Amino acid sequence: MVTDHISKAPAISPLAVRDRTGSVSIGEVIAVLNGEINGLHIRQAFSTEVAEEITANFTHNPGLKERRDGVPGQYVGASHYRTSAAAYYPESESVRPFVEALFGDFVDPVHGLFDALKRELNKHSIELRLARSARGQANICRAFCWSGAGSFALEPHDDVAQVLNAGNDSEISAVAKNTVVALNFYLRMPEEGGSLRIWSHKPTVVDRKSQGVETTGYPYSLGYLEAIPKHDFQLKAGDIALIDGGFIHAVTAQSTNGRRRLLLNNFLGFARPDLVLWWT
Ligand SMILES: O=C(O)CCC(=O)C(=O)O
Ligand SMILES: [Fe+2]
Repeated sequence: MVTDHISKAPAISPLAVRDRTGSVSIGEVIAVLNGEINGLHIRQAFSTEVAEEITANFTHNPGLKERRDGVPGQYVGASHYRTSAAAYYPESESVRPFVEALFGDFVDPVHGLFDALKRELNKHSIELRLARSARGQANICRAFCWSGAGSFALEPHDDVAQVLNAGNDSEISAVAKNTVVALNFYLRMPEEGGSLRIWSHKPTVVDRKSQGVETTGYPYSLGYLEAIPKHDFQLKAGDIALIDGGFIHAVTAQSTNGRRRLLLNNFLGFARPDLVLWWT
């Protein structure tokens, strides 16, 4: 039978990756915001002692919850994923004490990076702030422990679909036309696996429709990704990774005995040439 259905292979987008050891350079963070670097892995960017303290504060956190939105995992904090702005900001306000409890009273890398980036952008008359609405303000981060049990601990997805679908009343939707940066701080890593895998492909709205993930960007099938080159970031506790969340990415399967992978995560990006928003 002849069919007029043409399946197009996904377009390859070149992936500029940098991998090094040492402290965070704000110039490199800005290069990711500007789309000049698409994946940046900084090894030993913060101390494993701090990582252990935050991990203990996660484990004992009274705000620890199971995800109930189809993505397996535990978390502390609020997510705008599949949530309207009307619900996201009040939820962020109500869980803020639990996010603050992750840090106790010590100096942590998330506030450190936020403050350093804010100072640097200010020099160029660019404001950095948490996203907000009349109903509240985003939190500085959330904590995730993924528990997917198949080939991936977190299935292949992109982070832009959720921003495109954040709603007209959400100021973060303006970031979707620029780079949506995902910023990850790794607190604890399993014995094996749990790498951050990124594919050389930035899906368009048409690609998402063809995969049935138009509003969520989650999950893409392995068949769809088969022919696309990929890069694995092999992470350790104390590492930071920044990626352009428009590229499809996933977390590879992790060993299930022993330590469970834990990270702090947030998103940031230009909403206007003079405004960078930060949210979760
Ligand atoms: O756990 C990771 O390394 C990536 C997390 C992620 O992609 C997300 O939260 O959207
Ligand atoms: Fe993601």
